Amino acid sequence: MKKVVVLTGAGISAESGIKTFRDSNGLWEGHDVMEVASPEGWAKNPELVLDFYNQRRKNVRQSKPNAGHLALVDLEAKYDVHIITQNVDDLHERAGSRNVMHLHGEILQAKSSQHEELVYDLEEDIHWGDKCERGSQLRPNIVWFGEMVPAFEEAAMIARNADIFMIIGTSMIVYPAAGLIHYVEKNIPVYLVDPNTDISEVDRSVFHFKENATTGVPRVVQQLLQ
Ligand code: BV8
Repeated sequence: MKKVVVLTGAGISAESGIKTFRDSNGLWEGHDVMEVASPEGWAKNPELVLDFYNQRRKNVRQSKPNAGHLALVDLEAKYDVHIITQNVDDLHERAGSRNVMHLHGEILQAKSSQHEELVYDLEEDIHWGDKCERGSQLRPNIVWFGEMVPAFEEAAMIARNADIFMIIGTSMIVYPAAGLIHYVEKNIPVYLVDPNTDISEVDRSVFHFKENATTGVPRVVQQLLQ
């Protein structure tokens, strides 16, 4: 089976009611990124950070996968699909995708603030004073700005072996995630579904579907399944 590698960002979850980051009225409009999504912010005011993620977690739980997520599941009928997402929601999994890698963590999980290998699925919110089994404070299992992206090497290997590469709903601003496209062989077709982003500075031909995920992704999938 040919391997389709899909890099997704906040835009694929926008029509499920989950805010993006940098669109107008985006998440970062209400917050200073470094206050709520960085180790410095965590050190300065951990309860503000916990509340920021508790609010977003509620929103994720109330959201449902959309036609964009579901079309990627249809692709699995004919291709070996690998989803590399920058998103921290679980909409790809709930849509039925079986191969999902979260570069920036998962909002429905907590991890120990001192023993990063201790990760827990979350039923509730995280509050100050909630501890891991070794007595350290729990934090969201999220990669903050200025923190390493542990899965990146593996993601780059997957991108290098893509037969088809898709980019859906990302402003391609955040690194190293945005740099994944440079690991894709030059002769590999790239499909971009995003109403705004253009990656013209990347010197390769890209099939750009300048539209929302719920219409653009099914169109690309239909083409690939024909
Ligand atoms: C690292 C978790 C190094 C948080 C995220 C200065 C200071 C500190 C760091 C840096 C700096 N300058 C550069 C850096 C590096 C930094 C970075 O890239 N910053 C950017 C802002 C310049 N990167 C890092 O810090 C990374 N780590 O570099 O570590 C290191 C090395 C050695 C040792 C130690 C450290 C870590 C980056 C991870 C940060 N965490 N998320 C959280 O979620 O709360 S990143 C955050 O941005 C989200 O994960 C998000 O996914 C990601 C990218 O955003 P997008 O998904 O693209 O969303 P965005 O809103 O931007 O765009 C939405 C798109 O959707 C648009 O294109 C829009 O057109 C489209 N759209 C809208 N509606 C729709 C749609 N598309 C389709 N359909 C629709 N309906």
